[in-house]
Amino acid sequence: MEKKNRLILALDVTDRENALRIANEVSDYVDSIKVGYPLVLGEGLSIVKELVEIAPVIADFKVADIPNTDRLICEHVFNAGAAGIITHGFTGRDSLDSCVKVANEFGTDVYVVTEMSHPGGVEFFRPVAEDIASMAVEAGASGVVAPATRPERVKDIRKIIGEELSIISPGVGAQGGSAADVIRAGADWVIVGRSIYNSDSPAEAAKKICDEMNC
Ligand code: FNU
Repeated sequence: MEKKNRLILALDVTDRENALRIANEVSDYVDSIKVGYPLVLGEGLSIVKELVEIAPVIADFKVADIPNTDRLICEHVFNAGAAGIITHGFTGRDSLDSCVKVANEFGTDVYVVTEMSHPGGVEFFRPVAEDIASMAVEAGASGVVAPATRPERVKDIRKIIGEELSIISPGVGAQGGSAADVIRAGADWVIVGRSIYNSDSPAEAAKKICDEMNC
């Protein structure tokens, strides 16, 4: 992903019209658009084909299955035009290898969740986040997902993954995290949803976050 604005839009609206309107409004300020279950279950995977005309798409399906099923999911997502996919890591190395293999065939990116950003994200992830980050490096993933709500954890994870892998970081705004703080802690991109798509002016909200990150 080309690093220009350091901002990824989390497009969790559930209908096509709003999705395309908001994506067009903020396209100057985002490097990528992240879609997940809310929008794809609402509108089908074909929405990805439309959004890639506006910006590169990352599919946040938190893939977490056996290697064969993971492969099938990744193939669908990349055939639809997504430039990247978010996977879980707790399913183990063979499952992650399967996603990375498909991504390498398509020339796309795999981002592995380390520790989630919500309060419950520490309950089970905390003890394994570092191990998952190490596995992401060994498996040849493009990057990891780490919490903007806990910049100190982003720092910890950056130490483990080094400079080659990217950190994409959700939890800014609605979940309480600060874009400037998490970029300073070592994140490459912030992922922002509600603070942008629920705003009266999504473009202004996105611009404000970009301005904050000129730190
Ligand atoms: P917003 N997301 C997250 N935390 O929030 N993929 C994680 O640890 C993670 C994610 C996603 O709060 C979440 O599903 F791994 O409205 C949502 O799409 O700004 C987005 O990041 C955050 O949305």
